[in-house]
Amino acid sequence: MDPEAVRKHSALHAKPDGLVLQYGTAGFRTKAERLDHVMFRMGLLAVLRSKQTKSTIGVMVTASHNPEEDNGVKLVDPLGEMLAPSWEEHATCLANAEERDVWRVLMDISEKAAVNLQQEAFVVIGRDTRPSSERLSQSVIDGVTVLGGQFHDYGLLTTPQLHYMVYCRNSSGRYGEATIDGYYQKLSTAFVELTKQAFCGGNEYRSLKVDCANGVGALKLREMEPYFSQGLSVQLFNDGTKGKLNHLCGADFVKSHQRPPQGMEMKSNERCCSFDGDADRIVYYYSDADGHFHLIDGDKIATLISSFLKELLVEIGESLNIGVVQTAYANGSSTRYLEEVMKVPVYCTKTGVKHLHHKAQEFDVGVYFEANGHGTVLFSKAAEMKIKQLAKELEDKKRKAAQMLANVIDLFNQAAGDAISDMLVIEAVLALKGLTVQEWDALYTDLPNRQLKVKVADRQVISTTDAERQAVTPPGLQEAINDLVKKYKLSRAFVRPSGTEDVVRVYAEADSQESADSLAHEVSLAVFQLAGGVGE
Ligand code: 16G
Ligand code: MG
Repeated sequence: MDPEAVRKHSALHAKPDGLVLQYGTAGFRTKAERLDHVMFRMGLLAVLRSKQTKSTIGVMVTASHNPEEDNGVKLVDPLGEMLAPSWEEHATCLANAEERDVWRVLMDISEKAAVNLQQEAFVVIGRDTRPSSERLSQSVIDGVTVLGGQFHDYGLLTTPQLHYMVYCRNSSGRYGEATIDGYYQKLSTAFVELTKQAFCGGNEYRSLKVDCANGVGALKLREMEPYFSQGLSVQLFNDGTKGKLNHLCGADFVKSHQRPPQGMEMKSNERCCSFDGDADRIVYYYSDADGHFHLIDGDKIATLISSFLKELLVEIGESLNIGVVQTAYANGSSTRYLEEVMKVPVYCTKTGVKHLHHKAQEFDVGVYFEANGHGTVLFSKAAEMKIKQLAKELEDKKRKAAQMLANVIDLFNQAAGDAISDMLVIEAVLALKGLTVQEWDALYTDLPNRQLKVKVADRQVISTTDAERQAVTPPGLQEAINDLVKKYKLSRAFVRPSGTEDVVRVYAEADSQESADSLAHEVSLAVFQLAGGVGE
């Protein structure tokens, strides 16, 4: 570690004057042209984190569902998890340091976090298909090498694939092989095993239309298809050959506009799904015979999967506990269905995968999904061992259930929510249960809802509690919301400062679309008046 070399290289990745960025919900995110210094510095930081944990650390260059001109970066911790909160602070500090202070901040972090600087470091890097991503990942590599770290550049990967690689490398191959082929093999083998049961019953050949948001998911799904094609055929749309990344397509567009992506040829009653730009989100949908669009979001995905898992757990007769984790955005109907019909305990956390992931780890089987389609199922190590043991020991029906659960464990990317894993699990569950997309959708009816954003001078004047469902400040805001909510039936509303954009988000649901729209509008006005609204 040579301070002069760091200074010299850092100057080649100079920070624009006055630019202040925050390590947000999912890393740094802004216009790509402002990120060169952040990338270099995250390369530096990844080396320190690797030394401290004596493990491989991941760096992913992506801005997910955001416009093509944006970019972003996040670090992946040893078990494939999001960066620990104390290191998010170090990341923010380092990203905002003035040029002359970079070395000092590095030494500060090393001291605070008790990093042994003599330790070796290894960093793996992945990136999405944005035009800026290749150059920015080179800046990460520059940061890694100038601090003496070793690295492996995987090039194009989905975000969950990078999480998988990190996890594999730190569990010395027990979780899987840290190659793209290893990923395809692991998931596909489990999928084909699992669906065998469905197809021996003469189930029809399955096919699915996938909108890939013109992102990296298209490349990876196309590469992967031959591995699982005996169980499922996928037809890709928005595969990046023509359209712009995330433009009028992808999971975020479909969820927030509640309409089909451009470029998708939908026939009535056909099962379709959308990934986001880095393939860590998925939503399903179809259009009925009358041309009405039906969205099947993360809440309904969680419901389908947890009911399937619960049945298998009952079948094997072991007392493994299952819990479902949602956020305040979960549709009220989904929560009611899970608690009252399915009788599974439901928990609510703050928005952001890391919060849900953390809570889900408390259960033997923790199902977590955000309504926007981020999610997975986590099995505790103990539950995994037990289930895999039972799959060998039990007899007949019980054994079959345990084997199916074992396949599900291998099929879910336990390191992170993964659109490809989720898609394969959903397809397997639908095939095994013999459910059509309409029958799945009919499990419960979503309450009409509306999301709006409000611009305010400083969104941090809004603080929340109770998993973001109650506003603590500014004074009077929660009382105003309570009064508005009382005017409608089956209604609920909350506001929270966005973790990724400079806006306040408003959510409302009620018994009709008109009511949800008008409640959302009224709550927005209250935010505008009480929290320092700006502009229109
Ligand atoms: C990020 C989060 C996502 C969350 C969203 C909320 C990850 C990987 N992604 O995209 O989980 O739903 O932010 O955005 O954690 P908001 O704070 O702007 O509403
Ligand atoms: Mg994403």
